[in-house]
Amino acid sequence: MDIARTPSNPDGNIEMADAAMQPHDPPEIRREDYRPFPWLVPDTRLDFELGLDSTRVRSRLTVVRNAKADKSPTIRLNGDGITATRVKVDGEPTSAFTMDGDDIVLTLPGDAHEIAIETEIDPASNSQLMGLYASNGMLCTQCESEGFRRITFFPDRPDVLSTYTVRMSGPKAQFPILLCNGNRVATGEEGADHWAEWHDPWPKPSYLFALVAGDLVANTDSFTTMNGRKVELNVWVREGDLERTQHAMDSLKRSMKWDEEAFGREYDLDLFNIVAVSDFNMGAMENKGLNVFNTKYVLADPDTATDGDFDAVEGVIGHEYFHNWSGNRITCRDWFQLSLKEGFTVLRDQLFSQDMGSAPVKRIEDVRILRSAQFPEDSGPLAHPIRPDSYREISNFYTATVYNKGAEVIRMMRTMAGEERFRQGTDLYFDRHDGEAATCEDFVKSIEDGVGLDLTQFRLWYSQAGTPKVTVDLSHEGDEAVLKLGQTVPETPGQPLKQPMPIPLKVALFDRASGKHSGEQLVVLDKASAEYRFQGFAEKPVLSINRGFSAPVTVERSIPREELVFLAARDDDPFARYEAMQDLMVGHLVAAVGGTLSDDERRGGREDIAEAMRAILTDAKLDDLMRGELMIMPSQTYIAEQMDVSDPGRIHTEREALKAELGSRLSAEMHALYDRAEKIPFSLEAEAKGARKVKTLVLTYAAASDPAKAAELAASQYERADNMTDRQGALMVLTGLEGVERTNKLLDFYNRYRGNALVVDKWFALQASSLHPGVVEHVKALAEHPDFTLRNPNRVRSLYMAFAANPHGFHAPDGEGYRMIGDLILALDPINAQTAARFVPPLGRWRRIEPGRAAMMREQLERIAEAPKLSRDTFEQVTRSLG
Ligand code: 0A1
Ligand code: ZN
Repeated sequence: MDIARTPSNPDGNIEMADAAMQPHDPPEIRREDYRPFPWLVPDTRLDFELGLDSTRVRSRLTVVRNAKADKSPTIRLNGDGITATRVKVDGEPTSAFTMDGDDIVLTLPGDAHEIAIETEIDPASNSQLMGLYASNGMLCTQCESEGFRRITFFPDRPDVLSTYTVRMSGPKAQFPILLCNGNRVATGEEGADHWAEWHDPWPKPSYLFALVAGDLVANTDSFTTMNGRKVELNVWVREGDLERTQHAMDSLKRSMKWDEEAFGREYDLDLFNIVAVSDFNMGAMENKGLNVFNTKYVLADPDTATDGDFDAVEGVIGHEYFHNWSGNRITCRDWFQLSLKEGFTVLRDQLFSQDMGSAPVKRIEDVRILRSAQFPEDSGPLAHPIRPDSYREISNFYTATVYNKGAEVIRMMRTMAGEERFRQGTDLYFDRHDGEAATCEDFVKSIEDGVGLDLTQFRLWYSQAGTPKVTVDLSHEGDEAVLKLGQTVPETPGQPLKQPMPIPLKVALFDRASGKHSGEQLVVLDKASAEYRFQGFAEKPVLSINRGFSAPVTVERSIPREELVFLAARDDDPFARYEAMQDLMVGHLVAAVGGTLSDDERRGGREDIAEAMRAILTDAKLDDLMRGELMIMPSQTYIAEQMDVSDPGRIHTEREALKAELGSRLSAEMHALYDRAEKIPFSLEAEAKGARKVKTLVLTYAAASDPAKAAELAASQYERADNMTDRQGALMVLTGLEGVERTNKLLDFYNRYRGNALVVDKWFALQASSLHPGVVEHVKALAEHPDFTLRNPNRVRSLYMAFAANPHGFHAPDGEGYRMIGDLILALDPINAQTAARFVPPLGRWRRIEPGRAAMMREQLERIAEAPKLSRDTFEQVTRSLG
């Protein structure tokens, strides 16, 4: 499909489309303006008469004045694109209300009332996938952050907690399964219709409401909690998908057990349902007792899912489950506090995954995600603190900063407290705030009180944006090593001046002769600069710093190359070893791109990297999962991040040249590794996963150094593959090469898996992220493929997000990549504003790109900004990006 020619309102539904559109310059909402809601809503009753294109919703809200808030004669019930067909107060029709935009403002004379409202909605035409929508013949909801107001009028804010009783009815043949939050308390039939009544005993904000109706089947199991309560567990999917649900179910049971052991948290309902839907804006949603998941994070079997997919399913299942305490039992007071639930829950899911698999490898992966997604955010026009001060559209703040940096900030508290004392802090937090809508400040205070730690200055991590830069200088005097550290927090939009923050850095000093250190120490740098002295060093030691990535900072040090080689070969901290290898490559590539290397220096740099890599390839003590991490070259984005302004073309050329050189110099070692790994049969154990990982890495090096040999090996790996990891890895390499095997295997892959949406997504993504010179034309052609649609976010992301993240295509010198993303944003915005807005940040990086390309990126942003009827989501991102 030609997205440039997509009609701007393909639904032809003026009312819905207009409702989704926001006027230019939507208001700014500020954290400091928070006021408690003047009314409490202790009880909410909802009655849904379900139909795909017409659903009637009747609500009855009990409202009483909030003694802790200013008294108001009115109550504001938020709406978004809906109209009330009937409004009653205390059983009587009323006209004592006004409309303020989409909201109803009702005048209430007394202190307690019952409000009844009726609305009628059209789920089938809801392409925004917020509120109640249709997906593959089923109905489901997404209410976070402000989707509930697209279903019925309600104080749609997270600090209004209510107990929900929900009746749902509809045609039994169409919707045999009716699910909602909490427990099912009654069911019945009326002719061809049936109904179910659900009650959730736990007061919750409207964003945690969920409903699902459809033709679904379940993988059912149970879990007995630490206090002996039996909980029924279901993973609901469409019929043909049942055999791919076992890993999700196992992950759920592991999550439940782990949360009891690691955080003392027990599940609190008799039922826990997970539903997989194929049209979903995000990964998954933690609705109370009824998690709704993108199919991508539920369905997995070895034939269709890679090892990475298996890990992602486990991580996301854990994440949503852990929200039951960090998010649901204790929710957020307002959306500025989003990191309260998200940062903490990401940390919890990271620790869970660390415990389930290889902790060091998981840590390295998490740092890589932070550096590729969050560091660029923090150094660009969209930088914001983990607790933002203002927003126009909250959906734009579900960011790597709020989630991943938020997790790092809490991880630092844990590092400073120690694991055991940190647990005392979280126990206190859960005790103190259970049942409340809390703030980030409540969390920090609980940790402070529970641990006995002064976090006064540490709170700056919540309010200051930007990745701190730590400068390091190690000198040697007599028998002392002197470590001088400095910190600066860079200027970010709206925050010109910054204060020093406490930065916990784990350090170790290695004795050169023995290759050992005498213990790791934690130094907390809380000033602009400080000096630390370490006695007992006859000779200058080698410094290993920010071990385990103890702080989310960039470290700047002028360290001799031989010290990096030393650390890359023997640092006992796996992250620090990985970091030494990365620094070795980054240092070389930045200098090479900058054109400051003499021929000799270039040769010397490559030689050192090759020797360090050789040691890694042949180190018998390394497991292959970790070996694979050490073999991964720094990404193009990460290299670019080291420069104020970068030329993507030059980085690509230098990076590929280094890869080719390593591939040819180490060809013998790499092929020996491949041959060994190839003999390990398929299993989901670490050893076999590691073998698969190194095999494909070897192929990527071979592709750069000896493409013909790589194509032969990859084609053979593809043909012999008995699992998706090997097959996708081989196809990824072939997709970047010329030749007949590329065409054959791409065709084979499509034919083999056509009809399986998640695997067809991979087929799109592989081509969009390839290093092939024709990638731009390939993506254009794929947009016309009959399987491509703008209506499914997974499909859109598989083609265009993969492309936008592929510097080789996105930064094509003629600006065609930017134009394609500009076209996409304009075509997608009226259909799915939330997803469209997520494509703006790649264009927003223009200030950090060489002037020729920067002008073309900016041009696209200006073109988008001028479009009439832009959504609030896209409008906000584009204006901030133009700055
Ligand atoms: N709370 C969810 C993320 C989420 C946010 C918004 C959504 O709306 C489309 C969906 C999901 C989580 O952290 O998993
Ligand atoms: Zn979350």
